[in-house]
Amino acid sequence: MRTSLPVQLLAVSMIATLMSSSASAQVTSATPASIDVIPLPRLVETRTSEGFLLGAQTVIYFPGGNAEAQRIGKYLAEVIGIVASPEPPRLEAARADAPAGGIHLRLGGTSGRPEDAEGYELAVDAASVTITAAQPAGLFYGVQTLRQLLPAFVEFEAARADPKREVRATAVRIVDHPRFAWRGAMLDVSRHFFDVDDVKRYIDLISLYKLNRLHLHLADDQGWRIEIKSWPNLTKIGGSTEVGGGPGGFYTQAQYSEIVTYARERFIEIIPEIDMPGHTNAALASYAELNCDGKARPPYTGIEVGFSALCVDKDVTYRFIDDVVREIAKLSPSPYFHIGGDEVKTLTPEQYTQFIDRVQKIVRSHGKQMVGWDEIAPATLEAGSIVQHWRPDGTPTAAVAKGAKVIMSVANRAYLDMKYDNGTPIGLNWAANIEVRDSYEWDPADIAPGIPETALAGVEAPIWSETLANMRDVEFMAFPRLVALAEIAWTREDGRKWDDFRVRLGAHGPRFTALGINFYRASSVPWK
Ligand code: NGO
Repeated sequence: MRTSLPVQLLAVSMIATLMSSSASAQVTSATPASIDVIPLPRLVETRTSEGFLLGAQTVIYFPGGNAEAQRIGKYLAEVIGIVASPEPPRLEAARADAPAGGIHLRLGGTSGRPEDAEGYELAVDAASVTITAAQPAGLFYGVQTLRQLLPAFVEFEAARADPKREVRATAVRIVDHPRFAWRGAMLDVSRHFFDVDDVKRYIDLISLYKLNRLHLHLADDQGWRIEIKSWPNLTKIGGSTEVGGGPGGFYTQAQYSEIVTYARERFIEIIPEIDMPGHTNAALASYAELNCDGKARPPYTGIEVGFSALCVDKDVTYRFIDDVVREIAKLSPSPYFHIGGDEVKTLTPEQYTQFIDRVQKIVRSHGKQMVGWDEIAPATLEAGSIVQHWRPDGTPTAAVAKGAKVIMSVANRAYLDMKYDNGTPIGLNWAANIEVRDSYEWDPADIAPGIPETALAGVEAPIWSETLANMRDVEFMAFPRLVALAEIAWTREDGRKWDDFRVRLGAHGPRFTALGINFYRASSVPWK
């Protein structure tokens, strides 16, 4: 049996110190060909060593008494435990007399620097692996980086059957932290419904690339997808179909909580969105009184937008919103509640802004900060409200002037439902065809006039599901562009080069395959 502690320690020599080794220094990063980590870390030093050999006896040490760090250790054991041996690596609390070697998760350094929130340092040599972070989130991201230093087959369960395969982590030292705090993906579960297992799969896939927000678009014309106990028809009627007339579906409150917990264990915050006052046909079909004429609308299974609106002049509308926000806010640890606000074509501008102002108060009364699509910019935004910029021809400078922060999701770069090219069999193209290079070669701080870096909360990649009926479709549109967006959200612009990214991305091809991802093999990427 192999041992994880080679008797002879190989001399570890650093061949490429790219800049200062201090975590706090301004370092530029570059990536030696052998390191294919995405998102590109801040600082990478390669080492001339054969790297760390994992085996059945490898022990993962976590800081004793820290339940979160222990959970991350277990997560790592599960990720790497599927290889080399049927027996996963052992997990133990760190102790002074522990033998040398193994994988060490360490918490330390709490200077309060911004990079401490999610940063980490990872050192791999022949003798040991050490991940050090100020916070558990950093340990988790260090684990994701370590995972990418292992051969792609670790992601493939059938590899468990082959104990002869060698699992070696590349010798390296990495010092890393993200550029943006908001690194998001959005999944539209309304136009087509995606069940709890689908959402968990998406969470797993985005966590590999260090995203930390999953925005769920829970209600639109075609479907209401979350149980609201005080308004049961929303799911009974509003949740009963989807685009094309399929059976739709919804999450019970217990299932929603299950998603929230699953995401939180992967350092991902679920942001709930209930789109209003437009995009509300599913609610208008469920309750006649939400319509100005008092008549319930028929369910809608097409893909037009802009035709529906709640009756903004009726009190019942605001009682309805209050109940919905209250019930979801209780289930949702996120400080944010997304109210949509996009594409309302049937109200006057005054009716619209008054509505948003009133809803903002409701959201606040349930302890949440409002997020909305960029149409909400003219409303009286409170400090802490966030605007999600999506329309390529506009810019929400009015919101920035009021102190709101911006999530950059501009449709001709960040929308994952846009086709790659004219031959893409699914997807839309109203904003653009977006090839992988287009999704990578832009910067959130200079894509929209009047929105500098200081106004940005971060970046989010939405995927709308009008034409995406199942996870195969979602994965085909998201991969690999989601990975490009994840690097934009994490890595500083001066560290990013398409020619370097495409090579690293190509090296992730076998990893995508091992994970069973149905990805688009863009011809611009040298897939391995
Ligand atoms: C728009 C529209 C959505 C569509 C999407 C399709 C926003 C914010 N509203 O984005 O309803 O699904 O385009 O790309």
